Amino acid sequence: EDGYRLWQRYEQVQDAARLQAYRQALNELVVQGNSPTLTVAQQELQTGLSSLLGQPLAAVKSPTKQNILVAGTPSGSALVKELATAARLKPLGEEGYLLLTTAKDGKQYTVIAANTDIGVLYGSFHFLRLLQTQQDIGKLSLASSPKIKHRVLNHWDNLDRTVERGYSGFSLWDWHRLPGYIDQRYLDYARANASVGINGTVLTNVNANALVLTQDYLKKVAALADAFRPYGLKVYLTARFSAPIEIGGLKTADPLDPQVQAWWKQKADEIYTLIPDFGGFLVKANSEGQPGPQNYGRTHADGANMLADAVAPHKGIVMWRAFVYSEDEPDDRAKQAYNEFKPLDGQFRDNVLVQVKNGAIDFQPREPFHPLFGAMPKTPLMLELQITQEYLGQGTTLAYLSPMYKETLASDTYAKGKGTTVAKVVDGSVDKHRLTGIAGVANIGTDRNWTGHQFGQANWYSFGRLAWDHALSPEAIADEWIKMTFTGEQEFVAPVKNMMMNSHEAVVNYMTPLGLHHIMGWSHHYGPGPWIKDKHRADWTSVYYHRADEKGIGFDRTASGSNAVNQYFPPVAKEFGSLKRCPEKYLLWFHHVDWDHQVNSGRTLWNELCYRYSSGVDSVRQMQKTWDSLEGMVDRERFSHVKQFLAIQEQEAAWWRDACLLYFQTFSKRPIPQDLEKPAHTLDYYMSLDPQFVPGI
Ligand code: BDP
Repeated sequence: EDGYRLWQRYEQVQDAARLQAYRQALNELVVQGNSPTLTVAQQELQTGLSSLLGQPLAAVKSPTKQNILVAGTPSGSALVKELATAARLKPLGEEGYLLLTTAKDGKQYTVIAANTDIGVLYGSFHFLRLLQTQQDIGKLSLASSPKIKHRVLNHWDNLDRTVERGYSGFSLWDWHRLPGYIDQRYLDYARANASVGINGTVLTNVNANALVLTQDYLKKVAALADAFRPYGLKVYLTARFSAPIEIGGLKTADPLDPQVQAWWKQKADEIYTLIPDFGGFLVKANSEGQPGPQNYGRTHADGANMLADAVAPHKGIVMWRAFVYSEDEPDDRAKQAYNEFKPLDGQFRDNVLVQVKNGAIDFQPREPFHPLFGAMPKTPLMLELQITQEYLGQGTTLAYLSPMYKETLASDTYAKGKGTTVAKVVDGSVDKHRLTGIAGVANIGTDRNWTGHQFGQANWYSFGRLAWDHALSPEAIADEWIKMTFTGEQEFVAPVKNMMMNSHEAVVNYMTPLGLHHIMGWSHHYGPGPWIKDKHRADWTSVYYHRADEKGIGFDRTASGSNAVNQYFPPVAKEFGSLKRCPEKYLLWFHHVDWDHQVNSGRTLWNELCYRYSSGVDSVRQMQKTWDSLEGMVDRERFSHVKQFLAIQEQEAAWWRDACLLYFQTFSKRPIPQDLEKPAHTLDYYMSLDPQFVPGI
């Protein structure tokens, strides 16, 4: 048991009463209609249910038994047309589905109905999940459709198969063997995505290579698109802005140059000839050294619109990233994306989404929501989350990220009064956008268990579930995932869920408590590096962000500082801008706070920092105890994997705590409270572990 099967293990149902009820209700499977997607749905139901029920389930073209499972669309299946009312199906759109228990002519039916074949597949996975989590299926009457249209993974995969910020092996895409060889992994990847409703994948890194847009590579991309198509998974590519120069032989990539525009149009036509349902382009431009329209004195809108025009005739979209901050800009990095993009609201074509990270800096363990959400009502904003744990301990840290995603989604922007949450901006309901999207930077690679850490699977899973329905709770998602991935036994589920639910907060506490941010090791972002300074860019150092001095610590983003708070709508700006009202979790994000300032617990800020760092370490030790107590309830291989990773995490947590407290103590000049564990080594020792740090510079 190496984790390869993810949450799709389909082990036989344990609860005897449930098993009996399932066996009784599901005597045979009827799938009418014919398409690659329906074939996949039928296979999944047949193999999944046979395994869950511990007995074979026959698939037939029309009912012969008493208790029947039927799946299909009204247009492809006469039976579904009879059983599922059109009125209930219609509002479910292109991807929604209906699960229904009903009776007709003395027969009992369990129905998976949808308007489209892909809806049937999504419904099939939902139905399987009900059995995997041992739910009652006796009186089903359940409708579901996604709240967000484009639910996309972003792979930061390079063509040489290295993965930027990837910690689970190499890239899944074996370019060398494509297009001739379709690895079973591609199909299993597509299945897993379809099971949570992910419907798009950007195959290549945002730091893009134009080579992928050449014929040879496009044929390989087309082979992947063919493999993914039955699963409803569309393929997208990153477009390197300078591609017309690099592979097109042009002298410029100026988006207003007619030759450049023609080149992209032709390139788009070529792509769509090979891949008729190609999704479109994701673009990182004029950011961290990537070329873009500003190289030619043009705006982000000019660049995005040029590409949008090229893909529009084929119904493609452009996802244009707002992750920008300039080398020469002296202003607070947190403010720059807003300053650049807000004035462009209303200037983008209808098929452009502006893709905005959850926070204004960069995927920190915790960030307040990005002020652009709600601030560009005329432009659909796509939320970008990071699933890979670049700043969150990378490959060996157990951090269940669903609560973090939810924190952003549930944040109230107040853009149109109370209740204008980020989720409602992103799902288009606030500004009536029909084009909507959400992206997650994937944590998937060639490791047997896909995600490096066994628990990394939960983050992939929960991204998909929240992308489909952002109203779901992280607890409910964890509950499902644990039951499907490990076991449904309550003595296992409850403590593991508890462990997962506290895990993100634990990491925040031992890395960046109270709103601290970007104090990781330089460039690789692994391990503590609060001492990083004097790099060629100030905003790539840690001292830029924590600003510790003898008086206190934190980045003053109020009116007396950078005034970044002012980018939020007034009720939020007031809250974040007030030392008293600012949520403590964001305190040092927005305020430079005196070491002796009293926080909510009644402690001084310094003491609170010491307690938070220590409590983070304690939480990891608690997680170890919990996991140890579950030995024997999961297979040995996965038990041991998680146990060993937790031991690494415990060491890292203590390293973070000790390094940060000793370093910040050089400013606070206050003792670490007596009752807390003392650092194991000196500050010099911890600094010497950091290869980037050269003492005395
Ligand atoms: C940062 C990463 C960098 C990415 C960049 C991005 O450190 O590797 O290229 O974001 O999102 O988080 O473009």
